[in-house]
Amino acid sequence: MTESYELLEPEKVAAYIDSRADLAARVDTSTLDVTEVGDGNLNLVFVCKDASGRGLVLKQALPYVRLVGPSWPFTPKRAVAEARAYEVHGRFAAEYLPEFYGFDEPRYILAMEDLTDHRVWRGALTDGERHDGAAADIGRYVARVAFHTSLFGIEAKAVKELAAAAISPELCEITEDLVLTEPFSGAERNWFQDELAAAAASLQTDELKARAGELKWAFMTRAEALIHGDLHTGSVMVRDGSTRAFDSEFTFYGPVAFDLALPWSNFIVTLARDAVLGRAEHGAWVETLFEELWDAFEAEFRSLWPGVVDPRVFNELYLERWLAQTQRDAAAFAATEAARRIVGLAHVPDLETLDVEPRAVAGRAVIETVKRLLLDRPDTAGEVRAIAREEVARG
Ligand code: SR1
Ligand code: MG
Repeated sequence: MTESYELLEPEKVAAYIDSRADLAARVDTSTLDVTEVGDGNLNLVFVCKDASGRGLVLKQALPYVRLVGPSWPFTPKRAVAEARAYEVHGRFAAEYLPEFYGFDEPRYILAMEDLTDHRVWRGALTDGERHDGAAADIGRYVARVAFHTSLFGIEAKAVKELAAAAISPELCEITEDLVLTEPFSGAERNWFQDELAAAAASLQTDELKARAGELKWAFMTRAEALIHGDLHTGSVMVRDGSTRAFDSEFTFYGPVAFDLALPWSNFIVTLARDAVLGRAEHGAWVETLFEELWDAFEAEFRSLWPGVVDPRVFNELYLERWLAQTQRDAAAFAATEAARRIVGLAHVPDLETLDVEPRAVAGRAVIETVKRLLLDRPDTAGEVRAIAREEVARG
């Protein structure tokens, strides 16, 4: 049954802010300008700015999937999960998050810093912009989350308590279905360009299905850390010198590799877009992001390792093996995320805004990259980059 609570409307936002003691002093509501800017698949997002330029953002979870409409009811409790992620991640990675102002749980409304002086990273990459250092920032953010919410950084009982509180079956089911199953099994809600029918069908071999099965199993069983859970480039805001990860409603205790994989998958998509648009210089820069992200992750993680809580068995040898496995798994998860952006339910404007023919060329290049990432099992960020470059160059 769809849950019932009052949804915000732009004209009611000023009164709503006045009613919240934690928000009322942050903006002058008598001069408030409110715009609903939600462009994601799930929520309402209101940017609220007063005449002096002070602002804040309100995000309200709808009781259904916005992408599809009220015919797909969906738990608004994802806002509780997102509030928890900001709170926990904010303890050790605050510089990579929006400042979190508070949460109205009965109405599932999160209040946070206005980042309209930033851009959504996806849009910036799509437009061919460079934001140097953003990939490294995200690598460091993932490393801090990986260390400080896992058995490496906190005591075992605390991990279990956090993990139990973070169980999120409905949100995880979306990823399990849309990312880790349907691109490889086929599904009624899958869609793709007519020109890509053969490429889409080529994902449905027994071998690729089994690879998707391996990854789905890892996603559903490897409760390593309180990961962001949906860290694609639409969940990151960038400005020169500042990178913020938001929209962490898919957070749960899952594999760290998944958070590294989603930006990588978007780099693959951006490379394909750059190639068909002839943006060689931007593409050459995007290629560097695979290693930039991984190297920053690894360096940050290694810098935290001396603080490991249980060094009796989590020794240096174990660290090397964990890092190697995480890098390998990131490559494979990146493939599943890239596949779903071409043939699954939720596509991305990076490719959808291209004309028919270049869109088909780019889509085919992504699918070929996906297959090689899953079948060749690359070990490193450099190998992922090389495979993506080869497939995109093939056109
Ligand atoms: C039905 S929700 C589709 C996608 O939107 C979210 O942003 C997640 O990426 C999810 O997979
Ligand atoms: Mg989102």
